[in-house]
Amino acid sequence: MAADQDQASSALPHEVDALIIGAGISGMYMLHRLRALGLTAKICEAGADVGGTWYWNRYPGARVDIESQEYSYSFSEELERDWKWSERYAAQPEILRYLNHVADRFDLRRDIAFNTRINCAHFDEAASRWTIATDTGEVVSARYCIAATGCLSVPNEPNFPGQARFQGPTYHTGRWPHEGVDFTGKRVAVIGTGSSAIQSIPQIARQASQVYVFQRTPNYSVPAHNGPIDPAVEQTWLANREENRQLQRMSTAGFLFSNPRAQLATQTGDNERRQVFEERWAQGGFSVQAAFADLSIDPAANAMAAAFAADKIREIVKDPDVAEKLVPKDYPFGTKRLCVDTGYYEVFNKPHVHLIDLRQTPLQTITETGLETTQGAFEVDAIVFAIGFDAMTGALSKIDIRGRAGLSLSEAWAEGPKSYLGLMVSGFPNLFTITGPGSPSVLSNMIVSIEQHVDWLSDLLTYMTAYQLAVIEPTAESQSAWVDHVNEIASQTLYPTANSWYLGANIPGKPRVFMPYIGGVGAYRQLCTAVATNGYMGFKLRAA
Ligand code: NA7
Repeated sequence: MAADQDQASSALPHEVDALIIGAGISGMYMLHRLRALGLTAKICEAGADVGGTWYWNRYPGARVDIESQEYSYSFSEELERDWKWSERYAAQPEILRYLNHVADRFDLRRDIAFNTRINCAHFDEAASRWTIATDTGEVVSARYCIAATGCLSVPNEPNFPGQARFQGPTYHTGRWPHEGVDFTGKRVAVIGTGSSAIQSIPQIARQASQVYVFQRTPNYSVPAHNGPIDPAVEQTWLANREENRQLQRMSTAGFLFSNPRAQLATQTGDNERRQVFEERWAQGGFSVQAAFADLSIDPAANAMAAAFAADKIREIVKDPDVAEKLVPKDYPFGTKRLCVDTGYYEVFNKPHVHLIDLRQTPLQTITETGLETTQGAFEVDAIVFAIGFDAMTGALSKIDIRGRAGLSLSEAWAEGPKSYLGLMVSGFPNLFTITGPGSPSVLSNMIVSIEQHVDWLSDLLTYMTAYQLAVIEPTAESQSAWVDHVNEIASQTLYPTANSWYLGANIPGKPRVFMPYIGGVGAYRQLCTAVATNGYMGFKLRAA
């Protein structure tokens, strides 16, 4: 009996070299690399399968807004040549199929414990190891603890007055039911107008009899111009694969069109500037943000992009009052994450789609049958909360992580996250944060940044093995200098002026700190490489 019970819980050994938290894109690749180094590694994953963000975010219309071939692993040429994307911007089910294919192809599942959440991770100074406990009652000792927990993995929990009274079903876009939801003939409220709402509202409107969109802050969105992937584009990509991958790695945001053109909007004539914006708008996706070099730093240049986008909204949306409500007014273009849509503004031309501006008519309460604002009552059958995530620090703050002398990560980050390179935190030896705060992460093509971190970390662990080192930790000085650098670069841009989730502004009480590194993916990579080639400058390394 006892033996059977042991077997039932034998997914996790008592000791591993590395324990990885999360089986999303980063955890999966990390496991693959660690195995190649000959290290023992296990992943603990709270979900029932691989995929991370793409496992949880199944709301209608969910899709990537980087072109599919650019949003894929680059580490295996065979993988890249074998996998065929069907659309320019792959939808969530296709991305999840791809990640399942990767898991099978590289035989990853045998080292993943699913339905297993990490509750706490404590550093044992005497042993120089992490003691990590799961919600399944298992305890693992690991030399390295690698948080591959994702930047947008903890939903912002709805906390609206009266919400418990509502009699119908409610859904959060970040935790969509796996079996899908049929809204046919239903009256649906959507709260929020971020990327998830902007992607899902046109899809929900195809089924629902009435859609009520409750908007607190309008967002800028550019058209995706999605469609079947052009075989010529795919062939050209593959023919220049190595060069393209290198360009991505050294680019501003990890995709080819992310490098801003050298030209300044403020020094370009009206006609030419309009033409450049039109070309980028026609191209679709984020490329409009890189139309000119000064858009994210000069308020005058930014106002030109904002005016162009506002004109587009007014052109598309027929009711001038609705159009005006959809035009952002109080933050610079692109400083809240730009959205990429398929038919978002157009959907407001449909008679059954209604926009409610919560700034003009605030939400008072949710009732048994709907929502009440100062404008009146809206009777609905279902409510969709598209209210986002506790971004970048949410997943780590949910785990009881304690470093040297029992220092808790939540305490260490009480005034906002502090790290060296977004990879490690002073006082927390051998704890690594893949795409952690202080790294380009959410300001980049996540896969490019994930691969860079995993590759860098793999090189580090190879170095540590070669020199028989067992413990690494950033110095307090290097961390403090990095935090200053991250803040200084951010302050040279317009980004910190917006109330965005980049700053934690969407979560009440969260310290207002610009969390991602805005210096660019290529520049950041060079910095990380220089740190490594200079003997891991800024880190303390020692034997066990
Ligand atoms: P976002 O971008 O954080 O959007 C959440 C939306 O929900 C946004 O419009 C918020 O308005 C709104 N919101 C949040 N809380 C409330 C309350 N209490 N009342 C009314 N409205 C609220 O999350 P998404 O899931 O759309 O996108 C996250 C990222 O996922 C996206 O950027 C991509 O990277 C993929 P606010 O702007 O805060 O006024």
